[in-house]
Amino acid sequence: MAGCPLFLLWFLATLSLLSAIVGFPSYSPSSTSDSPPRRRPPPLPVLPVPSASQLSWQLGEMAMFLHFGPNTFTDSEWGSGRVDPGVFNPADLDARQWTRAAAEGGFSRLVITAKHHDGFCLWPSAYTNYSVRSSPWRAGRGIEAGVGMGIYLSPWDRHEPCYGKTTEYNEYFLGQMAELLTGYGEIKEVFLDGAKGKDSTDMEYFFDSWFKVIHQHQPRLRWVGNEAGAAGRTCWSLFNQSDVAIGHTTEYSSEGDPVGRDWVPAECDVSIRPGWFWHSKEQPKSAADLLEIYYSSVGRNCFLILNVPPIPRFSKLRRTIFSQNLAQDAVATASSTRGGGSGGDPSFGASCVLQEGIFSYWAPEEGGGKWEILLDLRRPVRFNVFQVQEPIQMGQRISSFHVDAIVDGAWETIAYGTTVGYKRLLRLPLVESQYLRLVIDGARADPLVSYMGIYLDEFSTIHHWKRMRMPSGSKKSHLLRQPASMHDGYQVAM
Ligand code: FUL
Repeated sequence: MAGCPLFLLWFLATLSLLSAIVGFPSYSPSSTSDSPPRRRPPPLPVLPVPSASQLSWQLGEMAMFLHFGPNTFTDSEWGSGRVDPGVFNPADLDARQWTRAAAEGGFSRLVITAKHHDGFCLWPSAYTNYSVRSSPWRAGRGIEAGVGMGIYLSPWDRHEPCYGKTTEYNEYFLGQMAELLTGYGEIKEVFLDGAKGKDSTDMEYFFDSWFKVIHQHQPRLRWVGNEAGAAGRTCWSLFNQSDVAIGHTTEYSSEGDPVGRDWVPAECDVSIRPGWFWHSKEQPKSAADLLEIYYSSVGRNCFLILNVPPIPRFSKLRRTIFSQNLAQDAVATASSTRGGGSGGDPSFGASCVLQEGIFSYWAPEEGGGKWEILLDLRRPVRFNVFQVQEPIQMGQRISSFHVDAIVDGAWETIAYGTTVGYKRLLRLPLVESQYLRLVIDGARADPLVSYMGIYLDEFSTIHHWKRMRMPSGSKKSHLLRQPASMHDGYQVAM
């Protein structure tokens, strides 16, 4: 310090005192420019991990579900199977318009009811006459590329005479499945449902054989067990496939299993209207309702199949909220970075969490007990949505976390979460802050974080408020005080 002017010493002392009092972020930067550290390979994945097809399925986030068939023309939901095929005559149908609407709405694929419970086939099946072959409609126009195709094939068939004869019907069903899976380009998703009327003929479905055939073409996944478009607040993609009987869903299907041996990601479905088919008297859900569904499905590590084209406003709302990460110009630092040395290996640096996608990520130094990422937003920013993502190709790791922000000069916890997985969205009371900290409280292995974002959602109506509390199992390392802006200390339930 020889020769250091006195005022500079005073300035430095004041600065360090200030940062001690106010608690300004003090992680060292994640890289140094003079001597770049030797490149470290990525950490080992934590098993199980998704297959290539599961990964691309999950990145698709949402499918549009189309219930379409004779029911559309007879104003019914569960067709009897005795309706004249002549009623099916969608003369003005333009399937290209559907695929365009799906693509514009951000849906990666379109799942159509190839056969619903009435047994009517929307393709010219060779095994029945109860199909488009017997309808006057001939002018089917092709599906445009850019959106994947999926099919819904109902096991319950109210038309087919062999329904109820075990071997015959299982062969019939698999024969139809094979026609669809091999004759119409790549089928990205097959949706079966176990619904059937109380008085219908009893029969055994050979689910094992069906699923073996289906999984030759599409990834293994699980249905969360409700038709409300909501996954569990905790939602692991880990699962023990052999512990569940096909067709039986429980809380296990909704939450998954932190020690599951298989990667079986979750999917949920919901209809935009009270029914699944179109009825002139029914009103669609509002865009705000759809946004609510988005938060509790895609925002909880779950794939969403939304039935019937969404009203355009929903897509517009999502784009308005999520098109700009308000943290994108932040300076990101972390409690440690893989690669040791001063600042760690930049390819695992904290700044990776500001690059979109899941293929670059922050990794901490191995075996450390503290996992925190700090964002200096450079200016106070108002936000009420927090997004975090894991690079699931390396396994799902995080089991609990919380988010802190500096509000009125002190760190406050503004949200808690359990699992993250592909994507976790948490809605918060409105916060204005320059500093934000993600603290990972529990993980199956050293956690990896691929993305952090903050957004302002001015559209959601926050219906449920809940007293803020530490989830059991969290480290109690933070003083809980409620920021003034938090509605009397209540936090939105997510
Ligand atoms: C249910 C069916 O009964 C409905 O009609 C609809 O297809 C829905 C997706 O699955 O179980």
